[in-house]
Amino acid sequence: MIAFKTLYQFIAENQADFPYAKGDLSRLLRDLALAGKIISREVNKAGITDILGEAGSENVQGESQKKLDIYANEQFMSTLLGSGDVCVIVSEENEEPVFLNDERSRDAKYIIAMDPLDGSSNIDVNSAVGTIFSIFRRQKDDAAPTLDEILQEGRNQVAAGYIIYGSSTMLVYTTGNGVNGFTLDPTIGEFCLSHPNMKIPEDGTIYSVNEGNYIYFPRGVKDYIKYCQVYDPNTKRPYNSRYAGSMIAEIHRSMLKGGIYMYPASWDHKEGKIRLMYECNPLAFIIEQANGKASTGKERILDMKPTGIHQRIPVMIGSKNMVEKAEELIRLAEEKE
Ligand code: P6P
Repeated sequence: MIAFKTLYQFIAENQADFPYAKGDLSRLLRDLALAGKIISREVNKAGITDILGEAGSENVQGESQKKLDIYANEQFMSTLLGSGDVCVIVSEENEEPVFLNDERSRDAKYIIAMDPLDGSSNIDVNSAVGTIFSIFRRQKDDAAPTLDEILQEGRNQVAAGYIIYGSSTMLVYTTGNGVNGFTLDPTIGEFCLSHPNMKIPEDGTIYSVNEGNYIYFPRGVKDYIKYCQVYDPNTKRPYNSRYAGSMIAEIHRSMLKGGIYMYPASWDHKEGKIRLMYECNPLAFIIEQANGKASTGKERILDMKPTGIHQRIPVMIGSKNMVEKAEELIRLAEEKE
């Protein structure tokens, strides 16, 4: 039986996990959680309000924006602007970093990278979508933050999390001392501790990849997908294939049941599709803190120095033994080439 504890009570009891300054993380997570509650309300009634469907505009990636994409971005921007703790926001929905120059934010120490609403193409079909956020601390105390302070390696993150808007709304985060999950209780409007000390199973039997791109994948990735499909009762293969079209849904399922999510380079995404700063880095931080693994298939994601705020990379993330098997087959295939 898990003792009743709200997100704020949990943070207050674990302030030592976040030594930068008492209260900073509480305020930041409170603001992110508040925006998450507001978005949860809209996502759960998207079918009955005018917020459903296409916004008729495109984001920096050239992808059509759903009204909820824009709404979610605006919610996070406004709550974080008001916090006074954030100096820069990088968002999937904004081409350039947003520098918060108002009086309250001028001496702020934190840089946030976020995907306000990942998997938004699922909104109209009532499937899970999510918010992903990554928190860095400024490395200098002088004037305005520089691009180099923004493009930090993922291993420098001081906190990261996701909010999944599914059959329930959950907030899952880490500050580098394990991973904890909180479920929104709408009757009291609070995120309550429901999944303490989350650990991803070292092995899994679910692989998640868009197999429509199979013929374009590198040889080693094809070899791993075939490995997943071969009959071998000793390793519980063939595995099950699951693909929701929403990375957050795949990652959250893997956290609870084990599994691997892959988005390799393919025909229309030569560098991969998933963004390093506000999708791969925060989820890699969480997965590694839960004893999982996150790589491009060749290198550890958290060691990568971003070349740009919207950089895309190939990603393999999930149960440690599954990712390591995929990396092994990719290595063997390259040695043969
Ligand atoms: P595809 C959503 O747009 C996303 O970034 C991930 O959440 C998801 O796993 C992937 O793209 C889906 O992409 O090309 O398979 O439709």
